[in-house]
Amino acid sequence: MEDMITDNQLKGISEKVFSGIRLDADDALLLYKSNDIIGIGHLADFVRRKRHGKKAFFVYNQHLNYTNVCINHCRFCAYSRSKGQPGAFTLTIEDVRKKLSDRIAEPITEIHMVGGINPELPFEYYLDLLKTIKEIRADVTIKAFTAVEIDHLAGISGLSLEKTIDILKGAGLEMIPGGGAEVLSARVRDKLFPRKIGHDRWLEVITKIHSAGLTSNATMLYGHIETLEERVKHFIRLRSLQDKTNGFTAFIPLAFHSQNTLLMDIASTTAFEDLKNIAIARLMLDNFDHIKAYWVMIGEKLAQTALAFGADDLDGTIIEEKITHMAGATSSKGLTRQKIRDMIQSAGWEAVERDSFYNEI
Ligand code: V47
Ligand code: SF4
Repeated sequence: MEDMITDNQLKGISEKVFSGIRLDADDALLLYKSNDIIGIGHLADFVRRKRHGKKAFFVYNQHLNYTNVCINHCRFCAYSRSKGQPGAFTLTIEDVRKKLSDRIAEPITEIHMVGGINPELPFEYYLDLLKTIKEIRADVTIKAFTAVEIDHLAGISGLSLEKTIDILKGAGLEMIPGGGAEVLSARVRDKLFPRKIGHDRWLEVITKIHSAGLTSNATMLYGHIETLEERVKHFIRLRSLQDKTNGFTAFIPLAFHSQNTLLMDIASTTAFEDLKNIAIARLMLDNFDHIKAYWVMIGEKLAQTALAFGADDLDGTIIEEKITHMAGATSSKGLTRQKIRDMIQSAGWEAVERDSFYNEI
């Protein structure tokens, strides 16, 4: 099997991978600096098959963005607007009710709901969002509010972080998405998202989420100004937290899209870089069960290919994706269940529809 690896520098790493020994930061850098994409993919595929065999997962989900009004002004964001600016929106509870009711006939099992940091919305609004979803679709799992929103909610509830999470949980929150991590680095934060919580607070919020018995995902926004060392540090920080809590379900690399952002001059990531990044995530995050190839970001064709480079999940049907499409994504806005199944099966994998907790449906 080791014949697949042509870069001699990777021999030590491949021995570690085949014997189940954890890779360190230097290994990750060597992988990033290597152009042996087939070799790296082969190692990631070995780990992926050990965990999941031929299964490739997807979920029937609906995205809901409740507001794009945001005071954080992250430089990489094309989605947010200032209050009153053309294109700014905030959904009323009635709007949310309608968006859910319009699709009530579909077998949706997960609602993915995130929004900007809009200081005009009171804490009760967020509780109403959760309660409305549960009222209309009692059986759905609500995966909502990134660590950034949870931090803001603790600020406006006037309660501790623990108590705020408890109340959200009581209103129906079961899991939180992986966003807001960006790159867990003080340098990148200073340059790109200085108003948003930093890595210490992101990790603290996630720790509290996990200790409250909720699960979360983790993301990494890559392909802008971050260095390879910063990507590696990001992995190490996530892996260390996962060692402590075991509360992360999936890791989702997010390829930066620069259109309509303040970083318009940054070129898109290449397929080569996207695949390598997914494979290295699989190899470094040895305590994460699932690595998602998020088709919205990297396109349907590459997401399908990524299943052979360490990814085991394509996320879901989605419908109405806004955040990446406002930044120039050319992927579809949503996919049918049949289309996702075909993508998986035609690449030789077994398509498994799952719920948010990876129970098979
Ligand atoms: O945190 C913002 C990213 C994230 C851009 O947990 C951008 O299952 C690319 O968290 N180009 C939100 N990315 C999305 C997110 C997510 C998505 C899918 C699944 C899950 C999950 C979570 O979107 C933000 C930010 O990192 N983002 N702007 C952009 N221009
Ligand atoms: Fe606001 Fe999120 Fe956009 Fe940053 S990425 S400006 S926090 S909506």
